[in-house]
Amino acid sequence: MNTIDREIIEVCRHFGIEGEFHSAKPLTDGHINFSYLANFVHRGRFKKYLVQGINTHVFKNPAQLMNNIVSVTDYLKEEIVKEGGEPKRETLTFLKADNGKHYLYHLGKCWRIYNFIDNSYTINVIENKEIFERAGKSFGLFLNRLSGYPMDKLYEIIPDFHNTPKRVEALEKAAEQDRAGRANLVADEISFALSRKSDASVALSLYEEGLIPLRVTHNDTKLNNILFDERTGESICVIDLDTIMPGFSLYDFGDAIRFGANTTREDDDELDNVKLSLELFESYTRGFLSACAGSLTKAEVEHLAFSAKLMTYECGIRFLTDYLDGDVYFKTAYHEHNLVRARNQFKLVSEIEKNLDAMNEIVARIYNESIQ
Ligand code: GN1
Ligand code: MG
Repeated sequence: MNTIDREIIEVCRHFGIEGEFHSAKPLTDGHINFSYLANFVHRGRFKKYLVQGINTHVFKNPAQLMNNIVSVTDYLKEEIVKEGGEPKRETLTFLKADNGKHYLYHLGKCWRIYNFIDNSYTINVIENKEIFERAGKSFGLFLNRLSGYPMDKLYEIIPDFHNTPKRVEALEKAAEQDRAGRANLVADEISFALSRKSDASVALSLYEEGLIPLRVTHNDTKLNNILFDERTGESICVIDLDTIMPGFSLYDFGDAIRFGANTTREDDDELDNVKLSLELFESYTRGFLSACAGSLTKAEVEHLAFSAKLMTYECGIRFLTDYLDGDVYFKTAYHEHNLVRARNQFKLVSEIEKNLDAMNEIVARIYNESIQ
């Protein structure tokens, strides 16, 4: 048994988990928190739990974070019950620790645990377009289910998280400060980002003009933040709820396209592989609009295609800023990882620009079909 196993067992006991420890496996999808799948045997049956070390550098106030998450998942459970669904399978259930809270500071870290949803898996690169349509439906449904949630109950966990103009400012500052001595290596990437500065404020301007509303949004709608059912292939549950905050539907739509309609991983360094799949874009749009077309404003619908560009641009800027800062935010596996990610995202921005007219036509067609 290694140190991590021992740590996990101790933490699990504080969350009231019974049975004999069997194994713990690190999960490597996320760039922020540390996650382990812990397996226990209780009364002859395997019980799986997701044990997470919260990154308190990024999530500075775990009390507010868990408050948001527990309150939203409780609300979702009620909605799912009303729809006749399975609340313990269609949303996450967080355990309480022996301190009475849904998080625990122990062994120098901040921990939380939730039930693993049995017979489920995550996907990083799409194998067939039906999968992406299901993902779109799940995130559309998430938006819809939370449309009556009292937004003022939510803490803004990371202020200005998707405030793209502020992300541009942060890039400019990072380039100026040049903490890691890397600015001269990325002059082309910096000028790519700054040449598109006027795009950064589009969503906020629409909001200020009263054309798009604030909604309860997920804000991290990567395909790997959905669980799929091993038996049926259906999407079951939206996970990674850390960044649920008031936001725009455009954030959730655009970020999902950024990740899922890229024809390769977000850190592929072979830029020729980076393309925008119109086929996948269409599938996601169909799924998303099937779940929430009726509640979107005209301006939201008209900017869905653009939002893919906006969110890809923003994410590229965030990776580049972190590269300039010396890799202090995102987990990296090697020296140039953030730079590779930034280049990949900027290539995708260019690909989206080439396809924007076609993407707008797809949205208009599917929207018209779905409101009929
Ligand atoms: C992070 O935690 P994870 O890996 O799902 C990040 C997102 C980025 C994403 C890029 C809290 O998401 O905003 O879009 O990486 N989450 C946070 O892959 O910053
Ligand atoms: Mg995640």
